[in-house]
Amino acid sequence: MYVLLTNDDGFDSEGLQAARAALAKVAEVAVVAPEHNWSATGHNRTMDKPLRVTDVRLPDGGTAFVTDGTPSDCVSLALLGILERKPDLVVAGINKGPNLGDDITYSGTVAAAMEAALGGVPALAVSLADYFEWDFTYAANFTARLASTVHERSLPPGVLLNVNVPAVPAERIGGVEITRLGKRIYSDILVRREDPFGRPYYWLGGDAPKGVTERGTDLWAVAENRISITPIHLDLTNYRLLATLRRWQLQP
Ligand SMILES: [Mn+2]
Repeated sequence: MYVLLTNDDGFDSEGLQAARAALAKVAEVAVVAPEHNWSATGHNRTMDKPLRVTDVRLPDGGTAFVTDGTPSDCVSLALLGILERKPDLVVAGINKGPNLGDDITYSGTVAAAMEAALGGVPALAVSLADYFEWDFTYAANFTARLASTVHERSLPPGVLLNVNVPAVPAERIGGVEITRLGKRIYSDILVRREDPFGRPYYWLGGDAPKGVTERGTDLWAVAENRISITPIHLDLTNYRLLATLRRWQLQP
């Protein structure tokens, strides 16, 4: 198995190092990762500047291609020719922080996996579901196991798996749940301040998001200390509304 590993926290993140070490036991791993943190930048593509790719030695002695592009740029670069052959699987992560429910629309981690799905390569977006606790050991080992299973069983085209691992010791993990996306509750606030020249500036701030922990959702699974795996496709069509909209008298 040949795995492309990327992330949105930057090439030097502990989450990427942990994933690389665990994946290296089951696969050949190539790293193409951004040079700085792109968390919450969504799915985007650099179109207004050239991209640089540098060969970098990682803290653990491995090597990585580091780019000034976005997480999804990293995947595009890899699939379009930076790697000498097409990977069997793309793994994005392990992200420092959860990507649950509506988070996936902001997530650079999930965006990288989306880019892989668009490029016809199965992908995992993996996140450690905590804002303070950063022991990636269990999540990394699980990622390697899941990568092997996905490689063995394969995913339908255009699908990625969004994986959130609770940040608790192994003995407190209550198993795996296959889930649907839940509903995030954001507590966003607009903070208005003034710069030294009296001009206003704004921060989009607020506390960490909460969520509706409805049974069967990713938010529920993680709240129960279970690993959440949500199959994601990129078709955002609301099928239930198609018939209704067709009944609107919109014809000119
Ligand atoms: Mn991140």
